[in-house]
Amino acid sequence: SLPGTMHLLDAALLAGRLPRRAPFAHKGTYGHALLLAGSFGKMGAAVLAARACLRSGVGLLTVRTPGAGYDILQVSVPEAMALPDPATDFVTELPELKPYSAIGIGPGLGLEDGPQQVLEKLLREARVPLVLDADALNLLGQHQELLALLPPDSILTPHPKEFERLVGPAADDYQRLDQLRDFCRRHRCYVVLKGAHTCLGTPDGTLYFNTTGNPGMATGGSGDVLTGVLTALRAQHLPPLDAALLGIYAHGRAGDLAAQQTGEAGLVAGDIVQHLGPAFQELT
Ligand code: NPW
Ligand code: AMP
Ligand code: MG
Repeated sequence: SLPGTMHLLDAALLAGRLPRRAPFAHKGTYGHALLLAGSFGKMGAAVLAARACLRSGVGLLTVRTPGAGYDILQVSVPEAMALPDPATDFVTELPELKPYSAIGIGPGLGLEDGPQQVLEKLLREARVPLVLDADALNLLGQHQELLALLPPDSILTPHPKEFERLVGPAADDYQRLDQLRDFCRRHRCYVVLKGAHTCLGTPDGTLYFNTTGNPGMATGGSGDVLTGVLTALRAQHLPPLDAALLGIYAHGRAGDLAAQQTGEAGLVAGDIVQHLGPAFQELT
């Protein structure tokens, strides 16, 4: 692969990137996010992404849930609006997309035909920024022809296994970074390769290595929180590079603030959500 620039993603790199809240702002100022997430038994992923989205400054949030997830979502996240799908266990129909300024898809979604059709329709019809995670990425891995439909400037957030499902195995970490650069260039997208040293790849081949986060975040739902954060930042009209850099850093920083209170072993994903506010505050 062609060589590319590398940067450390630290607080200095983020100076001035997070806009201040305008004094005369109203909820319409900060966008309306749509999350397509959850399935029977995995509504926690949708709840965590939704709570994280709301803690990352979005004006309005709607969540498309499977029918069985409607009560769960409404009770767990009263600040979010819920749009229940006609199907009970999975999301099977894409709602009208007009109201939304960014869309996140994947946490807990499942790999059945319903979610697959929703993903394909979304890729064809969306005219706003997309964030793809978890089962949305696993579906792209299973149906590689869908990769051609990825809108430019989409943000993808695979962990190493999800990335492998997308691009195949790597001999070592260096080859994986080459795969990351190549994938981002080919698909004109931003890929957050998650892990202990999360690395962001961008369409011009630049790589950014994150400096926040801790092993306490190796716990179910941590990634679902990041999806909510990134969807919120894109819904607020931040450019994809700023949204990705701010979101990755703040998510890790929130995990670090949480671990100061809970310790690493005691940390759960909801603790990351609880500390997003202070993490963003540090960046203003
Ligand atoms: P191994 O074998 O353990 O070493 P999957 P998932 C590997 C939802 N969730 N470095 C790991 O490796 C998600 O949103 C719902 C290296 C294993 O093989 C998805 O929709 C929750 N390897 C769905 O569940 C909370 C790594 O990846 C494989 C790695 C499935 O998502 C949990 C596991 O990945 C969850 O978020 C790393 N850093 N990280 C809920 N409460 O509703 C992972 N691996 O098979 O894609 O399963 O990530 O759990
Ligand atoms: P997921 O596997 O989708 O739940 O995503 C896990 C999230 O937790 C990603 O944002 C990772 O960067 C983060 N994470 C997991 N393990 C570690 C670790 N050892 N150090 C720092 N961050 C981690
Ligand atoms: Mg995940």
